[in-house]
Amino acid sequence: YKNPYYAANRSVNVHLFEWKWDDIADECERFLGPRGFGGIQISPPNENVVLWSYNRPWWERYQPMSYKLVTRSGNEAQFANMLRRCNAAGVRIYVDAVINHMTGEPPENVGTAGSTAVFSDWYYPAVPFNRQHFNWPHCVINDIDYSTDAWRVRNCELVGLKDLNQADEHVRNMIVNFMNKLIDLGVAGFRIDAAKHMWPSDLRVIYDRLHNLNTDHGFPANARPYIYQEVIDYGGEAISRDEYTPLGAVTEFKVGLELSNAFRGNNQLRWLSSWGPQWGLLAHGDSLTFIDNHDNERGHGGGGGVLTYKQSRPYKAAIAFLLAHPYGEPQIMSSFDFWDSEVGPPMDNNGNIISPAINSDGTCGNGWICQHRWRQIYAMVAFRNAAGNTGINDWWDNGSNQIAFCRGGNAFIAFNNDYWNLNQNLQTCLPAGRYCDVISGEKVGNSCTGKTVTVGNDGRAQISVGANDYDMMLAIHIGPESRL
Ligand code: LAG
Ligand code: CA
Repeated sequence: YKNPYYAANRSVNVHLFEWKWDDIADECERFLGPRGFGGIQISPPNENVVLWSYNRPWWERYQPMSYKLVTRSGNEAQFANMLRRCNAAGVRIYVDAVINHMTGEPPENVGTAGSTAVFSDWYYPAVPFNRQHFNWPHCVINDIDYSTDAWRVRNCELVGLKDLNQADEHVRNMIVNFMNKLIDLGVAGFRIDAAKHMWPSDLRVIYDRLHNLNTDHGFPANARPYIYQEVIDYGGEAISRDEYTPLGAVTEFKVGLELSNAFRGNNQLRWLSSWGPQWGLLAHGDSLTFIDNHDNERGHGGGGGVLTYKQSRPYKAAIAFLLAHPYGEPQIMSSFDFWDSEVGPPMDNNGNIISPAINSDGTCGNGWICQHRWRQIYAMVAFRNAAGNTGINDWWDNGSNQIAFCRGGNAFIAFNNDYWNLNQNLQTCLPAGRYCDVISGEKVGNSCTGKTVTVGNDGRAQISVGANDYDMMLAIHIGPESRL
């Protein structure tokens, strides 16, 4: 369950938060496929409660009404079409699976597929679930439970969301049928929402009943779905991320915290020479890494304090380090613009999501941020693909906030987060020749729109990153995007 089964020479998962299936299919063909992205995390595809009373917040999608594949992102036919087109473009799809709970008791009770529920009876006829399928007696998680009481965190309600009992055979069957339907349609795996709130022993039963990935969609025979479990663990809680690593990969929230801290200038970059498990992070093969996610970019999920698109210069640098370093399986966030933490995606008066517009410079409009289309970010996806499975070598630092390292003989990156210029003759490990820095510009024909780096026969080059440069890094690699 720890292999994302990316197509060859691809890496990096992007969360296309609240995107519509038709738009994702287009994006796979026109951008993500050609640019070497490995996969996409999509918003929950199953029916959720419609909350006009909150003006259709993004979080209505974390309140399931049924497992019908009808949401604001599209219907089942559109979902299936997206899977065909994205897999054909070499881009995998990972589903955000909300299986811990159903809805809370909101003021409205109609779902995106028209299903209704009787909250007071725990009755969801479109699944069907009724009271016997939920944990009982009813209780609600208190903040203190996280540090003292694992049982309550798993058996009581998370923010009042009706808590399914995954030990119940019918509940297991409904969840497994839902997930297997998605696998058969071509998905490559799942983000397990709220994994901390479910018993590992129940999750194991569910995972072990999942189908192998669909070979008609280009997966090898006997491939198990990639599973990354959302467990928020900064240490000191009754429930540990280590209870979930025997089952599958786990979201490593410490990555975003530590890298945000460092690239904000609150910790010297030179310490990153030991980045990885020495920082108290999960083992490489267990770790799904990211700077921000849809919760903590807006202060939900107990989160906050991480860099987001709103602090673009250090954010781009933190993501560049995340993608340049071999540690972990990285995911990036692709957001819509928000001015308060509850507002949903761009929509019309009928609640339909408005598609992102694509501007002439390749960025997005209509309220979509599309970090994955920022040059400094997609350039680092190509960097990671060029680096392949090389390790880190030729680490250099100035004893402060200027660092540089090579990925084997394939790629080189330097960062400057000091208040003075970086101007050094450094070992780049690359074959002699001329390279475009893919951060300050790009290669167009036989020249660079940004900095050009000339590597000598000894692999060394003069590297300059000014303290006031637009970005704090410089990156070159052997791929066609960089090599002249
Ligand atoms: C998650 N991971 O464990 C998701 O990443 C996170 O986005 C989900 O919360 C949560 N778990 C449940 O799937 C989000 C919002 C909550 C929201 C919840 C359900 O962060 O704020 O709760 O989705 O929509 C909302 C209200 C609560 C209310 C609750 C039940 O904000 O005040 O009690 O609904 O009606
Ligand atoms: Ca639970």
